[in-house]
Amino acid sequence: MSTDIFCKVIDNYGDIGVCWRLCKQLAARGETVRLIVDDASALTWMATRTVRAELVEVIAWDQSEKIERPADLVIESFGCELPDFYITKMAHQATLGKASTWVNLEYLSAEPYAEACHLLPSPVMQGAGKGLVKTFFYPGFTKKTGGLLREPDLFERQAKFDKASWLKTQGIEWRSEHDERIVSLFCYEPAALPALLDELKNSAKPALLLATAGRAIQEMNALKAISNKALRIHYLPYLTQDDYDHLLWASDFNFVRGEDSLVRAIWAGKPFVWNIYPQDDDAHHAKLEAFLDVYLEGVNVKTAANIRAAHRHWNGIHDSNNRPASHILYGLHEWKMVSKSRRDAWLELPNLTKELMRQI
Ligand code: TRH
Repeated sequence: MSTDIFCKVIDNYGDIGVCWRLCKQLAARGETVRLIVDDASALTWMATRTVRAELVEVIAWDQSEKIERPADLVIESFGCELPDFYITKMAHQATLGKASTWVNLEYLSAEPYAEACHLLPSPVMQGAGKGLVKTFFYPGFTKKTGGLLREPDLFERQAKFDKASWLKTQGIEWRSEHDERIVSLFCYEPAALPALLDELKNSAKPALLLATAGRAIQEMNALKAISNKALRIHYLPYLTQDDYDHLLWASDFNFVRGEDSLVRAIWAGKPFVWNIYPQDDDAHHAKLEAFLDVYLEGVNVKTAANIRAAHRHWNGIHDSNNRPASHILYGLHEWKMVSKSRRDAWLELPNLTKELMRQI
């Protein structure tokens, strides 16, 4: 089977991050994969070189007219709109009885619309693709959605992961003898970052904060963040996606952002706080609450309130809960249990790559 994945990078790394992960997983299952992308620059650090060169053909969007035959499975990611010439070719193939399966891959959400709209067909009524049908595909957190992206060998790799030696190969000094806890920071510009820095600096337990490249480091610099006795700060370079996973596994607590790192934090099975991608009309508030509702289902009231309050605080959402807002790393013992049990429970969710392949 062949797959073409179309991707337009709007901003940040989520669109290409998800598409690249999907490319790797399809290729690992023996599929022929082409990624057609308007800006492949993030792949220079995100992609492991061998995979990029050997398994996936990356084609610049403006060079895509060289594609002779549309693939069996065509994935239009996040409403990026396929080029007309490609749709024309799909329509031609369809007249020969070799129609491609055309899927519109949507953003991950726990809101009810994901389940309601998953696999809804959308017939094309006009233009080059008239008569073709595209299908909406919604990732999600229930069995009636497309599920989550997860590699089949993820947990084997996790079980073999050696934290101390990975940190060493990255040139990160970890004071394990002081029982130093590790916190990773991948975020936009959370209003509560100064409060987190204060919390860590005033904590009785030493912490090593690993700030990721890009906006997290820029924000740390803007705040002129400095280390003290309780808090050491280490600035990271851009990591490959594999090493970003390793960072999440090596940390005791993860701050993540966007949808892809959220899923990786879930699989890491460590406590995390999600900095949701902000939208102008505050639509992200409902999206965050919907996620917390499913994440915290069945969790005892006190722990659930604590985790919810930390998320609202980090995302600058007013919280009527009376817990002191400046404490994020709080109630960690219970929080750890929640993250582990949620990860295990969500292993039962559909595997997104497999679900996509089933659409053929
Ligand atoms: O970069 P993001 O904020 O992406 C966002 C969201 O997806 C948002 O919904 C979307 O609308 C917007 O982009 C356009 O966060 P996300 O989704 O977690 O993607 C980050 C990717 O970058 C993920 O695949 C992990 C990867 N990454 C690395 O590979 N190395 C790194 O060092 C870091 C920090 C991230």
